[in-house]
Amino acid sequence: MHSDQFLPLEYNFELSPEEMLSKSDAFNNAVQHRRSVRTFSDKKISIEVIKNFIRAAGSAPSGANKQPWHFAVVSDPQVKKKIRVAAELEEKEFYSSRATEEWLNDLEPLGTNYEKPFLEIAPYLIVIFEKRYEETGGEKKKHYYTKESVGIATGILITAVHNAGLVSLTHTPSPMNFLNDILSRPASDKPFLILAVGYPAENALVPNIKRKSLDEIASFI
Ligand code: IYR
Repeated sequence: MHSDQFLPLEYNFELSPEEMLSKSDAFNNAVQHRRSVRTFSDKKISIEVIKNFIRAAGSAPSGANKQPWHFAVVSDPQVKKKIRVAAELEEKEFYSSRATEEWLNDLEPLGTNYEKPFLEIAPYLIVIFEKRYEETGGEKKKHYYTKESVGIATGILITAVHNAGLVSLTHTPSPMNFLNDILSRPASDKPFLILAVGYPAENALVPNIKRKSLDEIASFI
């Protein structure tokens, strides 16, 4: 162990039990208002805000602290169009033949189809890549639990967007390798998902669906 291997924890955020209860309640209330939104406004957002979202996402815990993520922020209309065209090609295949009957039935309440105009209308697409390994000078360095790590970072990103009064949509056309070509990412970066970020369209509608209750999602042993 070397002398600077460990530092004292800066634990300056302890709350009283009362504050703890009220803050946890307020946070839950805030996140319960988050909805996946499929219709966006093209209203601009400062890139500084987006950078803060990504800094927050980058605070996620990760396997062996490898921080195995890359966030490609797309605002160029021509690149967004390329992504939409490539995604819709895959989605057409999905809706017309790849998806099972059961899957299509499960998607019915969401009212989705192959058309993805939000990929061009939302001011930003944040394309999240899972770095399964690091490749430097022909040498492959192992990463660990990359899916878990990137999933946690994406959760923080989505929550940060909501906290700033904006909306987002996770989008995962399959397969997504076209994103490596369009965004010039190395083969070691696996597209994880596209997060469309922006203001909702005026009079945006969302599906009439419900969240499971605490009893349905938790057990206390
Ligand atoms: N990728 C398709 C289908 C789709 C799949 C799931 I699972 C969803 O929760 C929503 C959509 C699409 O984006 O339409």
